[in-house]
Amino acid sequence: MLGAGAIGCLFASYLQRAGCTVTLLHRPGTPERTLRLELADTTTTLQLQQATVADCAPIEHLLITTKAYDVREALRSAQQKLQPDAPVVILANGMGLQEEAREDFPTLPVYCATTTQGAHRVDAGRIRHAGKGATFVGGAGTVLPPPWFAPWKMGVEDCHWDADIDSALWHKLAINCAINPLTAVHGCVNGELAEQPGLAAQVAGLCREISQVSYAAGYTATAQRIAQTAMDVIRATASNQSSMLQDVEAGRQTEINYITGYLLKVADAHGIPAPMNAALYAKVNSLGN
Ligand code: KPL
Repeated sequence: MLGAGAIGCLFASYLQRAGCTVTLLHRPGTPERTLRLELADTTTTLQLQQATVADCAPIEHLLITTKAYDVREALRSAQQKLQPDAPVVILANGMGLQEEAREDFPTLPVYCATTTQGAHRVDAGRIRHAGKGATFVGGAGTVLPPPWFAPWKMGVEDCHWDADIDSALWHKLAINCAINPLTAVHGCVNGELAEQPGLAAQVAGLCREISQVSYAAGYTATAQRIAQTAMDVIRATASNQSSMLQDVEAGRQTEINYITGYLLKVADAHGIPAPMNAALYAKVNSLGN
């Protein structure tokens, strides 16, 4: 696997528990790490085998859990050891990643995953599982779960093969478009988007645009539900800092190009104006990350 963030480590532990041999691929010179994983009922020590791409065995299955903007480079970095038919699963925010991977590696079977599992890093060596959620995996035109999915099904709670993963990814993208950029620009926790009337009106405006783009792109279920779903997620995650706000506060690059940037590309392709989303896109980009 590539990407040792909180979600990546959580999935590494699930897959290891299901009997997979998981190796965390890291850059040369990175110190070996032992991670303490705080699950709801137990604290376990996650002993991950670690290696550089140069030192690792041939890669038969690659899980990428980096930030969206690092996925392309991560995949390229693994190229020398990647077996020609190795399934690659990208578990990252946003959309457009599968297309980029296909541009670089047209014959590689690339799949995507999306999850509502919550996990965060408490400190350098500790990861806390913050909330249970569902995970959907699919792609590469594969309708039925392929054999490599068996340990996912076994080890990851509430994990499903999704023959229409693009709809699931779009639905998550729509929610992220309605919440993340606004919280990043206003420096507020998710809940304030419901509590402050001015911000709630902006969420409603963004959702109207997102709904129109969703209809045009054929994502009807999202189009019909996004306004209600966005508010439900805002209330359910009221005390959370969105991942984009966390990125801004940590001085990291944001994933805006793969979230609102992707929505705007789809809007443009269908000739649908999305001025509120476009304005927020420009604002987040001007935050300097
Ligand atoms: O996915 C999220 C994120 O922060 O990226 C939400 C759902 C907005 C929760 O914070």
